[in-house]
Amino acid sequence: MQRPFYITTPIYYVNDRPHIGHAYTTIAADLLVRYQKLTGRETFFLTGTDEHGTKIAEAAEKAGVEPKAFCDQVVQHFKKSWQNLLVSYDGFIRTTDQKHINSVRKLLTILNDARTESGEPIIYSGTYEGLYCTACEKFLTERELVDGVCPDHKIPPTVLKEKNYFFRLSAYLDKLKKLIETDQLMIRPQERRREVLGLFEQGLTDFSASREKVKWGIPLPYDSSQVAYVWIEALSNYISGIGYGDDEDQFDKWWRNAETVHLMAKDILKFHCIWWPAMLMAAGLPIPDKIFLHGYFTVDGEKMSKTLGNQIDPNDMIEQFGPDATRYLLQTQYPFGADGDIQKSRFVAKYNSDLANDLGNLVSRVAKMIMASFDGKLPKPAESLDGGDEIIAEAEKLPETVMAHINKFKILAAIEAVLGLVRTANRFFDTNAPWKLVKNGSPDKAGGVLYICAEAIRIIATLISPVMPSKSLEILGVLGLGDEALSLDNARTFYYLEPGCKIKIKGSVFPRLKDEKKKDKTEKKIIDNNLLDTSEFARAEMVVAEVISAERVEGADRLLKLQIDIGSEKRQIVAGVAQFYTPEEITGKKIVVVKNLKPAKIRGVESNGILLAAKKGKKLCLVVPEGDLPPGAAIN
Ligand code: ME8
Repeated sequence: MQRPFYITTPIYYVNDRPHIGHAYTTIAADLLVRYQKLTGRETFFLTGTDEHGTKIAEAAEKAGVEPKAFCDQVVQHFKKSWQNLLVSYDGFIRTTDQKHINSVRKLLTILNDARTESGEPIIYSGTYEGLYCTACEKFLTERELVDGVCPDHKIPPTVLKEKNYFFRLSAYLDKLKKLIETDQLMIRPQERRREVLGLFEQGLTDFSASREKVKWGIPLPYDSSQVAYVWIEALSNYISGIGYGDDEDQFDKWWRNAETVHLMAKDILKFHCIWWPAMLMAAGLPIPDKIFLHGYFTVDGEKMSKTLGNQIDPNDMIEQFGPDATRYLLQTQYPFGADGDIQKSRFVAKYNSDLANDLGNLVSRVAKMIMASFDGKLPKPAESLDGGDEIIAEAEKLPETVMAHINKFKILAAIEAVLGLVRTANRFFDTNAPWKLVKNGSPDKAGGVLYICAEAIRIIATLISPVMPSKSLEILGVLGLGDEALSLDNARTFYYLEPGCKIKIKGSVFPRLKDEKKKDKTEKKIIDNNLLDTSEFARAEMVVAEVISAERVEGADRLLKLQIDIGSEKRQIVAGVAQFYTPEEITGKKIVVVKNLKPAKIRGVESNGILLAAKKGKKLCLVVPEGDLPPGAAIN
């Protein structure tokens, strides 16, 4: 009998609406839990919102509303977005819920009464004198600052001096380190585990567990002039959301007896991997089994931030791609666990190649042919088909392969394994060409090909259903099946479909999308499109050029107009480098340009060629020839 499975996401701050960063973790948790459900396991999925603390109080004040009323509004955006994304949680905890407040007060009382093994109180009173970043809700040391500002939020921290209650972390460090080293607290990926172990080497100090000058929070049961530090109560959500101090049976089931997994990005590693288990140990409660910290992604090379205005609302993606494909696209950008970059320009191409061309087309061609040539009834299996044994073997192995990846949090690898079967099935269809077999008088053989493809489609739909729950049901519907068919056991069974069952399809499951990128003529897109693809690259004539003069293009922040010498002639080009080079800086530089391009007009200014530059995040550097080559020197 498998233990029940309990998974959590972080509880998100409600100072702003959700963006795709929040969606990314929430979708991942949702699909991980759905995979466990496929195996027949009992599961509980908790998410929620972090609503106390200075950051939220300030956001509410800015909006001119009382904090609670403000939270009540913003939380709706989270709930609505999760609903729109087909996220199916079992519990949604808000830190302003009375049951959370009661749980936290109980935990705080227990911690205040508790003593370490050597009899010292775990909570003691002292004075905190130091720095605090409200945007992180985090105490900072001088060493953590970069150029005097918080490295994450680029704002100077507040200087604090106040009476606080401290948590005696030092009493738990040795024991905790051993638990992590022996994987009794399993931290993954390994890189993050090493990072946590590194923190022990750098030295960890007792931390403030309360705040004196903050009003919007939970007052300490033992000193109402202070509120619980927002992280202390936020971490407690993982137990307050499953009955701690309220419903002991529920708490025993999901905390003491289940496999417990916390999911988040690496930004909140220290709180979860050090503070939280230490708090639990101090309160005499079991620690979690696994903490998985996925990577932190940028969007088009930049950190997502409100100030940069580049946050993507998951609802905008849903509008363009639908909820299933949005889930798919977000999870297939880069491997789960690694850092990555989400490039909006890749979404349409990925949708068209994987979903419209591969999966959607497989479903359409198989269903349409059964409708056209077999009266809409699934034909019987047949013997000795080209590649038949191989595709069956791949399909039969797939459930185990997918679950092995999922149990190691390798979401992308699991999805790619399923897409592998899609591609095998398309190849199998093409190689056997059932339409030719029908024409050449071998309808039984054609029917056998279609039967195998229909079975592959059923298994694919089942194994991709955690990622794309509603589209999978739509695909199963084509085969006349409903959600009762969704189980790992069924996916393990080949020859599940009854020959003769009705097959019906209307329209495409994933209609092809137009690539808007090609039509978009905004300045930013023009700059992005300066990138060449491989076939064009071979034709590009690149030469060394010298910048004779440069000036800004009126009304365009990013553009410079350059007069250049390319040896054989003088030319004008427009380049999107104005945010990185002033006209004075670039004048006189030797650069590399592609000269055989059609002249283009950018913001009404003629441009005869493009320059080469390297860009990462906010950095851009011109590609320059090393050594002293004259203008016109060819680059091969
Ligand atoms: O930290 N890439 O809340 P938060 C990947 N309230 N994941 C991202 C991301 C990105 N660019 N941006 C956000 C808090 N996330 C606390 C948590 S838990 C006891 C308290 C996701 O609203 C990721 O899961 O800042 C990250 O850990 C979380 O949002 C931070 O959410």
